[in-house]
Amino acid sequence: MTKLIQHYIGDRFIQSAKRFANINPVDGSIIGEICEAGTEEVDLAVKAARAALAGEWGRCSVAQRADWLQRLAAGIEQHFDAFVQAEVRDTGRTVHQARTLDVPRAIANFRFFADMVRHAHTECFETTTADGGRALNYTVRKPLGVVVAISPWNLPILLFSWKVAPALALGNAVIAKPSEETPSSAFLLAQVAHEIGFPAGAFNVLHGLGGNSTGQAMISHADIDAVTFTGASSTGAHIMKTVADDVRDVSFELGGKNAAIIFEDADFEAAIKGVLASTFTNSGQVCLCTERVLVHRSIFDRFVSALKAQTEALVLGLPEDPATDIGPMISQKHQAKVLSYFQLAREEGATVVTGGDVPSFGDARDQGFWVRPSIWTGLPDDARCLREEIFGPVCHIAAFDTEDEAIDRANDSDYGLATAIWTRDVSRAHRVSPRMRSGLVWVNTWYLRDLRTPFGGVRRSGIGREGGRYSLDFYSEITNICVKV
Ligand code: NAD
Ligand code: 6OD
Repeated sequence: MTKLIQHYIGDRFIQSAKRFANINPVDGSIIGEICEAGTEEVDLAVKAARAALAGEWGRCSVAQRADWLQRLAAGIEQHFDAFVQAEVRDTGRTVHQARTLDVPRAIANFRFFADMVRHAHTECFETTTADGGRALNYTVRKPLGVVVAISPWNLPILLFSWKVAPALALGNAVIAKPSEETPSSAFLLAQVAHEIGFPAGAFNVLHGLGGNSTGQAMISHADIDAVTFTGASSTGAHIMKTVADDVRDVSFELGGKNAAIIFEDADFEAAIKGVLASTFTNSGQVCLCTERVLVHRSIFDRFVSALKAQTEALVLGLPEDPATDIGPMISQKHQAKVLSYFQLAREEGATVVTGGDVPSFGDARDQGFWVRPSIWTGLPDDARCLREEIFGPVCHIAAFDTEDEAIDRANDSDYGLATAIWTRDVSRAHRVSPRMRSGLVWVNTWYLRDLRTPFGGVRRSGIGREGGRYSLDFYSEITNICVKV
């Protein structure tokens, strides 16, 4: 029997008559059925969230909210293997990645924001009044209210909890929707919330599609207070237009077309290893992944052949096999999109250094959504393949001559999420990093996270920052109180 992914509204699991299939991308098999929420379920969730704010959840102290987050974290820990399995079956990622990155980060997200909110402080000023007396000006942090959190499929529970944890920590009531491609870990989190008796209506999970469906109904509801969204830039633009009339607050973590710059003085082996990881982690389906590699001309040929060799050694395999490096694309639709760029790259004049096709396995994987890790050279900077986000296992490598040229070409993008710089020259690292037009710069590393730091992008890569105090700021409303004493 296949599992049925249901909504969690108030403190109850609710089914919808409308459903669609949950598909395992490794072999295209159907692994479950997903309920699709419509306006009725969205309205129920908003009412449950309002009731929570007016009830038990709204009366919780900061310390009590922090305790609830710790209990959610403990619940994930207790069901660690089930969360790993859920992530692996929905995405085809390796068990190793789910065990070492996705599920531990979900736990860390809840623990981090529980601690953060306990230690958060606000300002207080003494103001002199006209009659020579004084007033105290101080600020209080209050929840925004009902927060809609919408997340994508690429790092399902990591990104879902990255929004839900701070929103709850600040006392909001949350209505969250995971991607239609990857509902299972969010469904499990709802089961954990139910199991520990999380205050009813504070945390609601709806399942369903995005446009013309659940997501659209969520962002269009008149009684929500803010939308926090991670996903495609085009979806972000659409959400912004939708909530504009009601002037709702938004936080957007969107797409990327990230560059890596390899200077001639870089630790060569470290740079190869770093670019291999930044291009192919999660089969290139991470918003921070490198798609444009700029290498100093003096080491260009050596770099291309070393990266080619390491790319060809990557093992595309079953998630449970410890030898597997990477898995499939998330869906047939996404596989088709990535392959359309492979075709376009050829039309735009690329030299295919390696890959560029679909691997053949001779087993059930041939019904899955696989793409071979690929490298191109020879494209002009204005090629569509170098300007549009592909979100697959592919990078283009180009040569540069001067530092200024590398910076200008890396910055020549509509996106601005993450740049990776590889150099042994400390002065250069500090000189180049602030000139990058991106929200994040990693030097001699990639995707090294510290949850206290601001995370986000510029231009088509997003609006606002989350992480640390930036999340406190987004997920709360501040009132200034002036008391004449
Ligand atoms: P997507 O925008 O298609 O979908 C993301 C979520 O939005 C899903 O839950 C979907 O159902 C929902 N959605 C879609 N249309 C909607 C609408 N009209 N109204 C409300 N909700 C709607 O993105 P995706 O394909 O799931 O994810 C891949 C994209 O996400 C890539 O562009 C990637 O770069 C980006 N991303 C960015 C970050 C970041 O931190 N900057 C992180 C992960 C992924
Ligand atoms: O690590 C994070 O906090 C984060 N938001 C990662 C986003 C990855 C994009 O796919």
